[in-house]
Amino acid sequence: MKLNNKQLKKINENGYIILSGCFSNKEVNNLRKEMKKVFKEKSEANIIEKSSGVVRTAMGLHLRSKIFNNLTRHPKFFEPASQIIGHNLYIQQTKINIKAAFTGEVWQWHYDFATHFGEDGVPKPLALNLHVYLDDVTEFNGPLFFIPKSHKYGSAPSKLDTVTTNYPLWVVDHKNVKDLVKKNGIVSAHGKAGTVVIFVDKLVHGSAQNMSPMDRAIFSVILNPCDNKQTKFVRPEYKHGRDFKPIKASSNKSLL
Ligand SMILES: O=C(O)CCC(=O)C(=O)O
Repeated sequence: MKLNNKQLKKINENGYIILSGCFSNKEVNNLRKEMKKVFKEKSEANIIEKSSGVVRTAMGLHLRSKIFNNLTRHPKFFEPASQIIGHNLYIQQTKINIKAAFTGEVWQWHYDFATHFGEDGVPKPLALNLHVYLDDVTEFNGPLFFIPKSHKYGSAPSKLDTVTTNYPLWVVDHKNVKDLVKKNGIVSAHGKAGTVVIFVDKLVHGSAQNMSPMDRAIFSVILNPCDNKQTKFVRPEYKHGRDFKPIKASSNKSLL
């Protein structure tokens, strides 16, 4: 799946792109079946919500499941990523963030590079976060909010939040968020199951609680150029991959 010049320009200008209808219902159903299995596993890579105790994030999925390994290297992720950040890419992180109906908790305003730099010593903000929606994501079930163009304003100061949820995150303070939103507003990234979303390492984003009766599951892979790999090795492999060999694309049919 190659992006055209207009799409590449959009990512460069706004810091993200939303591409509907990328994966079929059959592919999404196969992924959802596997998701149910990995969520049941007793694993430290399954991080639970603070209040409800249900799984919030299942990490290291390319290490735990063949179909998620194939998805991570799928041409619909690999080709656009290669166009944007080059062909020599390693798998920095894979996960599913699920926001369970009624209880799914917030992701505070943040940009990924603050964590990649602060926790892992990644030198430059080059990594890309690529998502595929495993449920319909609507305005009601906790979609991601992006601040368009926020990657263009240098690195907003961030501090480590270990209190709000069970997932420690380097978050941007409210004054900075207010200034950025004043300039460029907020976009809610909704779409049907099978939608792909790609966003850059310094784009400020977050998401609110899911108080709707619908679950919201999103698969995410972060790909990073091999020559921009981590320099600190504190976080476990399920949070930052340790195989720095360039990945090869899987087959277009590998999810069927
Ligand atoms: O799943 C969400 O709502 C937020 C995910 C996120 O912020 C991320 O993947 O960096």
